[in-house]
Amino acid sequence: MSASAIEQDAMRRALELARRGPRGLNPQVGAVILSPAGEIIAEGWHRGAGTAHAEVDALSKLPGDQARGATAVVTLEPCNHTGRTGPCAVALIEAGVSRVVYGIDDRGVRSAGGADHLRSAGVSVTGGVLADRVRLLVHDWLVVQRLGRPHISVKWAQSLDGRAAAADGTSQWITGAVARADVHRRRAGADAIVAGTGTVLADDPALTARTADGTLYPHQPVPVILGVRPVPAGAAVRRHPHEALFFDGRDLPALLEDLRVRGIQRVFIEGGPTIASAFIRAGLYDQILAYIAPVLLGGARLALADLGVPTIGAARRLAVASVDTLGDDLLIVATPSEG
Ligand code: AOF
Ligand code: ZN
Repeated sequence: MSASAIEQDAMRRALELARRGPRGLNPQVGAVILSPAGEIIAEGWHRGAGTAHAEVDALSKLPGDQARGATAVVTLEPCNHTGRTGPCAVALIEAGVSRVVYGIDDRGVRSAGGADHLRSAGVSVTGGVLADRVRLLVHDWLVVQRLGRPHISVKWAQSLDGRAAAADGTSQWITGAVARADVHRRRAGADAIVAGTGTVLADDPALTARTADGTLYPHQPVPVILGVRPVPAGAAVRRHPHEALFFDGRDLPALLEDLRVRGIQRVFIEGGPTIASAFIRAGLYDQILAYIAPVLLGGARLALADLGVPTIGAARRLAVASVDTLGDDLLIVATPSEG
């Protein structure tokens, strides 16, 4: 059975409701309950990990047997697990809902299987409704589900000859204003920005995302500082709108798991050659952003440290996703190539 026009409208409404919830560890999910006559009798949405799921939030507005024979329209397949809350499939069955329409499958190891559970209880189920729109809404959550860790972009700025600083360590600025504005726009799209204590001590970066006139973007990435050297109380990063997180940076998978559990979905590594190389060596990157300026610096301050490539056959090959001109500079976006 496919979804009716009324059910599709309800899904559009459920998408609106889903957007009220926060991005984070859990997906944004919205739910609408339709009476047998097709009228909206309850709405709900998920407010983040540890709170009621969207279906349960909507059902809570229909005590007794008010949901009997109703249709639940949910952006995500109702879950089948007892996590921080009980399984939504069971809540829907117990409320007497006779039909469930949902957007995308929940492929979570523990939570999957809700649709089958509902069908085996005699509930009519239709999935895949407005799936593209739902997927777009929870795109980053789906990426984290697939990777099992946040998405990682590694960024650096370099001279044409691959250097990240002059002989005395100065590096401001290698690239021009247009390229730097692009970096800030991308920082604003990330949930965390990672830098090493070496970079923090040498450059004293604010690690905020700012427009050209210095205004902060509404969404600021959390600064994550790696390394063992102490960061002074007067450092610019101490005035960041988010309190910085500090890690010794030795165990990158543990670091990423900690960030994932905090609901961080996109990590922007802007940490200098040592940090960038550590992530690349460990294969922990999904995207490289190399900003290349038409300047020559010579000397030894390379944009990347040792990657453990002993011979050309062991080179890390990348696929170029895009090449753009930003003012006088180039931006090459590359991804690890398969195989
Ligand atoms: C639903 N409805 O509104 C949401 C679902 O342990 P919990 O309770 O935080 O469950 C989190 C998982 O449940 C999450 O990873 C995802 O698979 C699913 N989210 N499911 O039926 C909802 N937010
Ligand atoms: Zn649920």
